[in-house]
Amino acid sequence: MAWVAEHNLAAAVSNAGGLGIIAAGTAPADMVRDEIRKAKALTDKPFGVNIMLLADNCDEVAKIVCEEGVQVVTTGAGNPQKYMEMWKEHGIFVAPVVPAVSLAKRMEKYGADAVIVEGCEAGGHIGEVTTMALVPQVVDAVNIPVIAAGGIADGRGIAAVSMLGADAMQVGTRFLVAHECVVHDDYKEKVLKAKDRDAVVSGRSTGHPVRSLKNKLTRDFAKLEKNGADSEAIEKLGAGALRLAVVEGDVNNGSLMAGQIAGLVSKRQSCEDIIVEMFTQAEELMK
Ligand code: TUI
Repeated sequence: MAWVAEHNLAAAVSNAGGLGIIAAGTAPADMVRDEIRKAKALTDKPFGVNIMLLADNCDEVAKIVCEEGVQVVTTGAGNPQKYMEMWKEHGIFVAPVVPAVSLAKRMEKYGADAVIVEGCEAGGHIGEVTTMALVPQVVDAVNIPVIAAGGIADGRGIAAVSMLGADAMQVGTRFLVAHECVVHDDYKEKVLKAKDRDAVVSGRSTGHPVRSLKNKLTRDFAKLEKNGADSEAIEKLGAGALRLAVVEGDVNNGSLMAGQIAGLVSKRQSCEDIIVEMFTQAEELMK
């Protein structure tokens, strides 16, 4: 959740009993360091940093998390194998996002402490398999803890992935509308109004599919892809689009990344209320 998951949201989630994550995204390395320090000032609880492996500067960010004493690292959009040894030497808990069983097994072999199994219901950059199908297959394939992600926004989701064998869960979309989340208000309104089929996938032809709420940008993507535009033209359209939505509130040309579960997200709450409500409901269901 680049731009979205900055120090305020991460610290609020950690203070509320979750494990908040700062998403480094494509931010300059100095900014990531600054975000880590600002989160430390807001919470004495552990929090993590997500490293987006398509970013040009991820070698630098991979070192910064070691220097800053970050306790947990998650990764997305690639294979973090080359950093694993360094992170383990620094005592970091490493949990890569994996969209497939094969990568989950490889990550276990290279020393991952857990894997985040993300189904294609999720928002942002996604794989091809659903949470429902992928989680039990990874649970059977590895011996490290499995964290389920994609399509989880209430206690029923927590209970469901628990039944599939997950040990923990990652939640993104519901926190987009949290009071502590800095996302522009117009983006939040789009999430609150979204219905079941509004979170669509763009960019399949580039090999980097991204799920976001339908708008002018997703229609422009669809036109380019239908006309067989090359990957460069498609990726150019996407460049900077997330920042445009999150910071400027441009809900037409910006990328409103959100998961399919946006249709279930209907109220603004504090991070604490979100976490308490989700787990109270899950505990009731799992009695
Ligand atoms: O990374 C994410 N979500 C993201 S990253 C992002 S920035 C971006 N923008 C445009 C195009 C591409 C990225 C926006 N949202 N979630 C975790 C995630 N990781 N989902 C899927 C994966 C993944 C995909 C392939 C992880 C590993 C992987 O491995 C391929 C390989 O090298 O084996």
